[in-house]
Amino acid sequence: MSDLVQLTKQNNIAIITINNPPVNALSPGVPEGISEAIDQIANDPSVKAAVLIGGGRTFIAGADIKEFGKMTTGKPRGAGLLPLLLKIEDSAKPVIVAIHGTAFGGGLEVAMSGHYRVAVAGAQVGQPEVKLGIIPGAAGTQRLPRLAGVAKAVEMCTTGNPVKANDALKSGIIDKIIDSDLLAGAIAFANEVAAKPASKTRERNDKLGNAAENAAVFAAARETLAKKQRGLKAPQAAIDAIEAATKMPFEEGCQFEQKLFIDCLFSDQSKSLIHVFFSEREVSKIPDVPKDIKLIPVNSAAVIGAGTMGGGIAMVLANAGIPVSLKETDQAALDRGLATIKSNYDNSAKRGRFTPADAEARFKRIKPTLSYDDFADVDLVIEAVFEGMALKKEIFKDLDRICKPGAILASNTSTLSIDEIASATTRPESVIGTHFFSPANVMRLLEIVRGKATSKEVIATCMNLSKTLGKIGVLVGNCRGFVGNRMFGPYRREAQFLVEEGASIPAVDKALTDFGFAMGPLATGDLAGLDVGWRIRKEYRHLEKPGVRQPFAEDKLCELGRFGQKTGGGWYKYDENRKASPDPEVDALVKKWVAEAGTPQRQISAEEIADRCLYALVNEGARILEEGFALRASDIDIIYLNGYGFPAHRGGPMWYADTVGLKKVLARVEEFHKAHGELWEPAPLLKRLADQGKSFADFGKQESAAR
Ligand code: 3H9
Repeated sequence: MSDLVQLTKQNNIAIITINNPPVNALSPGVPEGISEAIDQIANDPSVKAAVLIGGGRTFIAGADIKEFGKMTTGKPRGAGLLPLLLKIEDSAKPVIVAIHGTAFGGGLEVAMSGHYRVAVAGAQVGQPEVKLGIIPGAAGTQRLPRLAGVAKAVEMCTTGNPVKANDALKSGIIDKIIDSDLLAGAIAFANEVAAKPASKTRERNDKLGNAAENAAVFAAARETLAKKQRGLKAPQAAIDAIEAATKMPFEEGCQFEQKLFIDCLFSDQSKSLIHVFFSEREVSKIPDVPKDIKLIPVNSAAVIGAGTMGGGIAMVLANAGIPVSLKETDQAALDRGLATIKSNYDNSAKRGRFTPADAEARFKRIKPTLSYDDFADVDLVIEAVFEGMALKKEIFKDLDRICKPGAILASNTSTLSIDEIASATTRPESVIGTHFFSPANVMRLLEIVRGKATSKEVIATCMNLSKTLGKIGVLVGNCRGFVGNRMFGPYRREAQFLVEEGASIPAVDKALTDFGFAMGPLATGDLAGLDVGWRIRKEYRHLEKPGVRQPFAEDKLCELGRFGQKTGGGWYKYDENRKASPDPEVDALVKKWVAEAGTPQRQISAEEIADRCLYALVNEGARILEEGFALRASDIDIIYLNGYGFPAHRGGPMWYADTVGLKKVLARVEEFHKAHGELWEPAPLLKRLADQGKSFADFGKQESAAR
C-alpha cells in the first residue's frame, strides 16, 4: 500500500490513516492507498467497520492544488476520485470518517462518501473550491445537498466559507461531535453502528426539497451572485451543479458537475485564483531570512499619532490582544482620536462583530497618553504622524533616546525614505517601515519596508506580526512610494490623462470596474481625498522632468477646494450619503481647461482606457521588480489584490500581464510610448522577458532559484 496511507486494526475495527503532511491533500498515492485499504477491509472477515482518519494536524484539506496546474497543461496524474468515493460508499462494512482540523473540498467529498461522520468540536468542513475558481469536482455538489439540504449546499458552495463542527452537526453534514480523543471516540462509534444497516449518501433524497422551494433558493442565490460576485464563473457553475442534483439522478448529476468542474478548471479565472492561493503563502518566505531566526517578542506596543491611521493601527494591535499606548501632542487631538476608536468599536458591537464586553475589552487595551512615559518598556513603537520628514526624524530621535535597546521602531510612512528616518537614530537596525492601508483596521495589506540596515530579526518579527494582526505582510524595498503607491501613481496619472484627452469621467471608471475593480481610479481618488496626491505632487514638483507631460485637471479641482467625498465634490459630486453622481460643472471645467491647454480631444474606447491604466501599473511593476524593490512578481500581485482592489480572479497586475502575454503587453506599451512620450518608455525587464518569450512568473522563479 502507498506509504501515504496506513491500514491498522483495533480488534474488529480497521483504521485507515492518511499521512500526507502538511495538510493530507489528496496527492497521487492517497486515493490509491485508501482504495487499496477498502479492498483489504472487504476481504478481511474479522473487520466489522472502518474508521478513516487523518494523521497529523488535520483531516484531508482537499485535492492537491499543485496537481491542477499539471491537469490543465495536459499531464494529469493519479486516479480520479469519483470511483473511489463510490467504492467507499458501497463498502458493505460501514466507514466512519473521523474529522479534525479541516475537511475541505475533496476532503469533505471523501467524508460524505463515508457512512457516518464524527468530528472534534474545533473541526471545520467546507467546499472552498470557488475561492480557487472551480467547483467541487468529486460529487460535492451532489452529496452535500443530500446531507445538508439545498439552501445550505448553495451557501457553502457559492461562498466557499467553512462551517464549524456545531453548525455541521445541526445541518446534518456530521453525525456526532466527539469531546474526547477523536480516534477512540470514532472507534467507539464504529462499534455501536457496525451491525446496523448504513445508508449511502447518494441514495438519500429526503433533503433535496421540492421544485418550488428550490427555484426560490436558486433565484435568490443567482441574484446575490450578480451583485456580489459579478463576472465570476465558478459560483454560477456551483449553483447550476446543485440544481442538477435536484433534477437529475445522482450519476447524471455527477457527470454534469464534472463537465462544469473541468470548464472552470481550464479557465483563466481558476488559474489566476490558484496563483493567488500559492502567492499568499509564498509572500512570507524571505530568501535571506532563515526560517528559524529568533523573533523579538512583541507583548506591548505604542503608537504615535491618534489620527485616522494611528487610531486604526492602535485598534489592530488591541484586537490582537497587544496592549498599546496611543500618544498625541495635545489633549483635544487625543480625545478626538479616542472618540473615533470608541465609536468604531461600538459600531462593531452593534453589527454583532464583537460582543459589547469584547469591544469594551479591546478598547481598554488602548491607553491614551500625552507623554513618552510608557515608551521605555514597549517592544514596538509605530509612528503614524503626518508625512513630513523633519517631524518624523525628530520623533525617531526621541524614540532612540527613550526606548529600550532592541525595541522595534517602525514608521507608517507611505512615501518617505526609511533610511533617512533611521538616520535620526543610533540604531538603524531596529528601524523598519510598516505601511498600513486605510482604514487600517479593515484593509488586509501591510507593506513592510526594509531599510538598508534593518536587521533580519526585525524583518522576521514584523512579517510574523502581520499574521498575528490578521494582515498579509509583504516585504518591500525602500523606494519612493514603496511598491503599491509607486505603481498607483502612473495608474492614476493615465486615468487623468484619459479624461483630459476626451474620455468621460464615468467612462474611465467604468472601464476599470468592468475589468473587475471594485472602484474606478477617479472615484478611488475622490474616496481617498484628491488633496493627498496634490500635496505630494507639489512637494515633488522639482523632481519632474521639464517638458514631460503631467496631468493638470485634478490639481485644478483641488485648487477649487474639490478634494473628493469629504468636501462633497471631486471628480464627482456627492449627496449627504456620499452617493456619487456625475457633475456637469466638472465636465464644463475640464472642457475649458483642456481647450486652454490645447489638448487634442478624441473618442477613446473602453479597451484603450483599461489598457492605458493597467499597463501603466505593469510597466512600473516591471521596473520595481528589476530594481529589486519587490522580491517576486507575485508579491506585487498580493499588494494590488489586498490594498488596491485589483480583482482576485485576474490574479494581480503582473499575473494579468503574463496571461495576456508579455509580447502583446510590450507591443501596446510601445504604441503608448510613441503616442504619449517618455512616461511610457518600456521597462527594460518587460522588454527583455517579452523578447525571450518569458513571463514575470519565470523571472520570479529564476530569482528564487538563484538565492
Ligand atoms: C478540491 O479539493 C477540489 C475537489 O473538489 C476535488 C476535485 C477532483 N494542496 O495554508 P497553510 C499547502 S480543491 C496543496 O500555510 P494553514 C500550502 O501551500 C482544494 N497544497 O496552512 C502550504 O505549503 P507551504 C480544496 C496545499 O494551517 C502548506 O500546505 N481545498 C493545500 O494556515 C500549509 O498551508 C482547499 O482549497 C492543498 N489543498 O491552513 C484548502 N492546502 O508550506 C486550501 C494547503 O509550502 N488550504 N497546502 O507554503 C487551506 O485552506 C489551508 O491551507 C488550510 C491550512 C486551512 C488547509
